Amino acid sequence: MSIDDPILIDLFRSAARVVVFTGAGVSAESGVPTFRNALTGHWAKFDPAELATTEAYERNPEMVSRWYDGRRCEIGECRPNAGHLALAEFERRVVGRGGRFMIATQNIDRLHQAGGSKSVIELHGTLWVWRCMDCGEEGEERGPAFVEYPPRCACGGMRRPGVVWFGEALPEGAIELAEELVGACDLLLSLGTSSVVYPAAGLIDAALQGGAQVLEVNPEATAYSGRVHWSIRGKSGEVLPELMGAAFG
Ligand code: BJW
Ligand code: ZN
Repeated sequence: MSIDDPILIDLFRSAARVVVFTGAGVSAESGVPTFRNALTGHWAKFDPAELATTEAYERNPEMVSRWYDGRRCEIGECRPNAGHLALAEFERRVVGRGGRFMIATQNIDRLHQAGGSKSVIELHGTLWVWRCMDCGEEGEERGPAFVEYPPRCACGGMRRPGVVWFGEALPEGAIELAEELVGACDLLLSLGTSSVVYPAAGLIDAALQGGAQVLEVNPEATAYSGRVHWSIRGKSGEVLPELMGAAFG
């Protein structure tokens, strides 16, 4: 699929309502491991059921909190890549011409915001906020590694990462807002996601049903590759700057 398809480039220049749906692949070039890569992904080394559920945390809070704290420290060193920066520039262009732009991300790293994106829905929460499982108090947790595992709240309760585990509801209103925007958008970009986790992946179905043009960027094929309007096999940190260059010079 050609990056310089004039219809696609024209959409970049003219679409009034744009939604961008992102997954771990968008942060891969920043050094954040994806989940499902057979060699380097998290799930190549760990069983999701042992880490990414409330039951796993209750069963083994020390191991699970150490794993999340390790990722917190690792991701704290990562910086936005050229793909994140291209999306922030795209937002400025769309908003500047009076349009509406939203990123609905499954990523918990906040690299979109660090790259300058303003409108971001965090479908799977964030690793930077930890919440008490007893009293519900939340705190921003940047900085050095924790001193105790699991970390504890002043009330004595265990703190947990503010991410969404399997079987848990997404943050209140997040998927509803994303579905509403996707259903009314002209252009959906689906970037760096294996598109297997729901309800998030259902956003691509909603866009297709709503009549949006859909572009997927991924080095690998996904279950949606044959259904979208453009499926570009490549890295988001390379393809997005190229598309932006073709559209805006
Ligand atoms: C590049 C690249 C480069 C590489 N450039 N690309 C059967 C059917 C439907 C649903 C279910 C079902 N059975 C169970 C469910 C529900 C379940 C689910 O979807 N399971 C499926 C796996 C089957 N969903 C849930 O449980 C959700 N909640 C829910 O349904 O609640 C119901 C409810 C309602 C009301 C009350 C109570 C409950 C919650 C899902 C939470 C997902 N959480 C995780 C972990 C977060 C915490 C953590 O970080 O540890 O979120 S799982 C993990 O997967 C993470 C991700 O956000 C998510 C998506 O993964 P993503 O981003 O797509 O990454 P990868 O690794 O899969 O793909 C990376 C892609 O990038 C690849 O394609 C590469 O090729 C590509 N790539 N380099 C561009 N440079
Ligand atoms: Zn507490």
